[in-house]
Amino acid sequence: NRVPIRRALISVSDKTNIESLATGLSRLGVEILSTGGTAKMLEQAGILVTEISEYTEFPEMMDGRIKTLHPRVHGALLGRNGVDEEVMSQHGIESIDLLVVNLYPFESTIKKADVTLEEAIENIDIGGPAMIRAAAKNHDRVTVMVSPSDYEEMLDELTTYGGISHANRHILAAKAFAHTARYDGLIANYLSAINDTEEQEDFPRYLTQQFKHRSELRYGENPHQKAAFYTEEHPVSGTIGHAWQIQGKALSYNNIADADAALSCVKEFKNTPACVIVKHANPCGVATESNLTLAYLKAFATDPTSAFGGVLAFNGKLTGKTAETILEKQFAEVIVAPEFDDEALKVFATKKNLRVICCGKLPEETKPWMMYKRVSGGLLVQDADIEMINVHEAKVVTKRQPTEQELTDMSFAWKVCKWVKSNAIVYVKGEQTIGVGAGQMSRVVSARIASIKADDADLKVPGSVMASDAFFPFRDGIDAAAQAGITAVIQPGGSIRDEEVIQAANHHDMAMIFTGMRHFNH
Ligand code: 93A
Repeated sequence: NRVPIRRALISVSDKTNIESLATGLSRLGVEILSTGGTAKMLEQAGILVTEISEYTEFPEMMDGRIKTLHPRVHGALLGRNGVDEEVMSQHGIESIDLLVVNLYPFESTIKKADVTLEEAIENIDIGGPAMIRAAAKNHDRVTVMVSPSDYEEMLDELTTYGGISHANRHILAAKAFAHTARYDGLIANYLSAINDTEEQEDFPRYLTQQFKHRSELRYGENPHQKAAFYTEEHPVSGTIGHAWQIQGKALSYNNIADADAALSCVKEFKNTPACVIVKHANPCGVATESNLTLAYLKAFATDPTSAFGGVLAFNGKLTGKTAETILEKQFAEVIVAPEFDDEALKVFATKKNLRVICCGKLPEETKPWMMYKRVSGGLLVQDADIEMINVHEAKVVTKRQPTEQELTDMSFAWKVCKWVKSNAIVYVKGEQTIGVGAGQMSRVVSARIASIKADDADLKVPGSVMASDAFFPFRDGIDAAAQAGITAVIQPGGSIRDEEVIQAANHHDMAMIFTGMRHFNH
């Protein structure tokens, strides 16, 4: 089953050993067809070749994009033995028995430091792979070589036996398909990597079905970052997506993020007037009271320094009285509430820059929704943390039961804690944050910061309760809290040292509740 070789097509970018192969073939009487550059080189070496354009009677064109893409070439490679002879002779197609091709150097081109997309694209070989695949498909008759390392063995076989065995044609065909597959893989990888960076300039297409463009933002978290705001098609009342701006400078990216944090936290308080002041995504003061003005004053008192330039959220209709009180006390960036009375709007109107946003009636309960966070090379998806346990039903793990006031404060502290970046420690007394420790790498340091905050604001920690967003790994956190004067603790529990931690609480005559639910927030 050895097939003799009468005609070969040689078209190579990598010209290694091509001269000796062609010389060998010529000596064996093989007629050689060749493309422009290869033909020129072989002719210079004194080898007789026929230019492919002469055979196809069709010129090479488009800077070489079209050289071998012609039925006379592909017919010569694909024509079957004993089947297609007639149609071939009708159309002047002379069968090619050996194909020697290697492709435009795409891989080495894209490895160059200063490669342009245009240059990479010009180095995508089309005609080469088409011929390789045609010849490999028809390896029943055709021999195909894509690598100079195969030339010598093939030439030896041809010289010795006057033809190439079926087994070797088969092996070479498999090699050929592996070669074009890898080549296309390189191209696909290269282009998709480029696409990624280009797509980032637009909004990712996969999300546009769910969110629609609301506004361009001046910039993102920092001035060198481009940004925009997208909202759901029908955002529910009481969300930032639903909110509309009544007055003030345009909302910034950070304004929206902080207003969302403040609103999320204030929504935890349902039946009592509440105020949350947020700075850099963390509550720096939270309080509930009999009315919003008092709630605001208590929230402000937690950390007046941080409240400067803060984002304020309320869970009820804001009146002129509250508005006046805010403006007397501080400079605020954003005020968000479900409703404003006319007096309040009149008061705010005196501060042209102040951003006042109305979010509409707060929902009774939050519907489940998804959170997305881009990571390099990927996307994290999770359910939003909309759970909140009822503290009155949670487990008291200490000998001492909490007092009613402690229980109320623990419930309050737990709601705030959920919206403080981890590790979160929140001290509360009389439904007012006394100290907030946020975003620390160690829980003990968060607790220390909460104490420092209390000190700075002249608020006294003794008699406060403490909430911790995750369990205490050691008793030291409880010991330190007791020393600061904390009387009760609310935390998820679940540490392997829970027993030790409970013992510490008992030792200090503290009351402690395990919620069984953690609220990490990053
Ligand atoms: O631009 S192409 O995709 N169009 C073609 O029709 C074609 N035919 C062969 N590139 C084509 N080739 C490639 O040209 C071969 O795969 C080989 O890498 C190269 C050899 O060109 P030359 O002989 O002119 O140096």
